[in-house]
Amino acid sequence: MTAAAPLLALGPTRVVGILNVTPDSFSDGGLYVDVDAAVAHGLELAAEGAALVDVGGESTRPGAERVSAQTELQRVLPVVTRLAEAGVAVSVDTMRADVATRCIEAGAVVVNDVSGGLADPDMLSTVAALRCVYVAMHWRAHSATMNQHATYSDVVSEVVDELLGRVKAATIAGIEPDRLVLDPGLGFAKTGEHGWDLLRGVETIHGIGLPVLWGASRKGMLDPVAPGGPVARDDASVAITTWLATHGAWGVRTHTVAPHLTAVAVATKLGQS
Ligand code: PMM
Repeated sequence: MTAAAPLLALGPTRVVGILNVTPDSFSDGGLYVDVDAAVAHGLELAAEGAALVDVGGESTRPGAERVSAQTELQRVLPVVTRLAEAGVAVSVDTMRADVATRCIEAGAVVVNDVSGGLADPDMLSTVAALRCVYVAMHWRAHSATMNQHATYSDVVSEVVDELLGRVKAATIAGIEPDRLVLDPGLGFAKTGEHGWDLLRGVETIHGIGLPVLWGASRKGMLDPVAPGGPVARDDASVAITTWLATHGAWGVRTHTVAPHLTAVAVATKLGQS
């Protein structure tokens, strides 16, 4: 057994609560830039039953420009530190090895890298040395240009192949496979229809055999079924959690927690014979 074992053990789908400490995220930008407000919301997410609280300091909405490492660190480190001190299991949503290191040293237990190690050449070896759990998301380019890369002849098989490439790179860098979680990256270099194709392809993606995290919450792909902006997409987000939990997802990354736990409970009931 490794330290990662409890977090990655078999069990019901985990709900990972989103805490964006950014002024400009598409769904909750500006709400939690103040450290006290961010910590209070993180504690709320944990109290509702989030298995992890995912703290991010750089918006990845389509078209977003990058922020400096210093700005990112200034946003996330105080929040990660205080949540970890309060006993919350924290993941840090970062593409930067230095930010990952500082946050793990401050008590975070997971590095959630939307670039799957492609944005920072030091990320994979750094995570190998940190010996934490690593979420490698499917990614093709930074947010400013990612929509130009949303071309696939078969999105499910291409995402699977590219994720397997990241597993190979992570393994070569020294990250044990039992510390890896994969994520198909809904909305990242993908149209809404690609997102729905990936959801329909859930069995193929879970067939990779590693834990899979999904981030559909409030994303633009939900607009055709739930028009009215990010918050109006919450019910549709919960419906998707039922689908993913029924298919054995390791986790769902969501803005609300309690309704998603109910969806997971429904899926668990349906799976009992
Ligand atoms: N989506 C966003 C940010 N980080 N991390 C993972 N692993 N998967 C995602 O789908 C993902 C992510 C962007 O959404 P947000 O602005 O609501 O956080």
